[in-house]
Amino acid sequence: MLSEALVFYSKADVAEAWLSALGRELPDLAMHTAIDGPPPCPPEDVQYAVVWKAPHGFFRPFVNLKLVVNLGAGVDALVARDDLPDVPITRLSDPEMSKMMAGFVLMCVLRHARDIVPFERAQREGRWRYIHPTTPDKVRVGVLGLGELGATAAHEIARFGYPVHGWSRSPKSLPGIDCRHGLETLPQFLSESDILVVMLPLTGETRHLLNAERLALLPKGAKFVNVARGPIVDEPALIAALQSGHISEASLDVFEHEPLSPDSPLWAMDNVLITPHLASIALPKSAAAQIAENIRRIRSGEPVLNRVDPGRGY
Ligand code: NDP
Ligand code: OXD
Repeated sequence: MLSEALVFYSKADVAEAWLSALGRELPDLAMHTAIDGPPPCPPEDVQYAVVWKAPHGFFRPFVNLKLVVNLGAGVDALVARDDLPDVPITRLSDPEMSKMMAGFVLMCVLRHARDIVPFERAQREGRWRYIHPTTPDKVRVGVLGLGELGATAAHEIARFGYPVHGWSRSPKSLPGIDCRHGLETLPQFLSESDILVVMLPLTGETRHLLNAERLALLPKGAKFVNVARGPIVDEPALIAALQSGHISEASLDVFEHEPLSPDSPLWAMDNVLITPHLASIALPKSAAAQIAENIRRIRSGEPVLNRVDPGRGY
């Protein structure tokens, strides 16, 4: 009889933490890592793969695979593969991950809204520089993407008194958020964003969505936050907008190519905060339960939760 095994692959996460969290949920399931080579079990036993950026061809030996779990929220790297197995793919959907992201986004928004960047500059220069604070009601924040992470962040920003408008593909109704949708509403949306926060998935439709022409629609001196994916923005156009002052400050957690090249002009800009793609992370303690729930669903023939649509790209 076929045994049942789970295989884990991620170079960005701590395998032991995931395997022990998953083991507590599913004590009867054999679990192996495949980070340093094939798992120590017959490949046909592998029915579940929990992966982040697994190498090309990774899935091929697992002929009885029934579920691929993307060990993160963004599935762009996974759905772009040409060796994707024809089985359900799920993403992480974890309120703790959303909370961690919302905290990071709020930190960026407050840093821009409360003039912390010029204060940091003045401190470096040993200068006492008073800038009269702008009250939150005067700073319009636009959040592109109202999904699990985007909607949580939008609510958190609104909770601090900032007028928040959000943008999605389909119509949405979120309390306290001015929701807009569709490409035709984007120009006005951008023109009303004193701080723009990018929280879209990277798909065929969103790649380089924020090009020079659209960045020029932001109000002069706007602040820019990207915690989603670098290629949603035309990076040279963003750099040009920062150099001209049209965009006055940016917080960038993601880049067109990661790690960011040592040659990038972004490093030398004191109005740009660079963080190495860690606004939020996959958390084994809270996310293991939903992975286990989907494995139980596969076992009992029920549809999985948080299934990704590879055609739509998210
Ligand atoms: P979701 O998939 O839950 O939501 C995506 C949102 O974007 C939805 O509101 C969707 O609209 C909207 N959207 C998608 N395509 C378009 C489009 N063409 N035009 C307008 N709106 C669009 O994503 P999450 O909120 O969970 O996460 C967002 C992204 O954050 C992830 O895809 C990932 O890339 C990134 N991320 C970054 C991390 C980091 O550490 N920097 C950590 C985790 C995630 P609709 O609601 O109509 O479907
Ligand atoms: C994710 C990420 O998509 O960490 O989960 O970027």
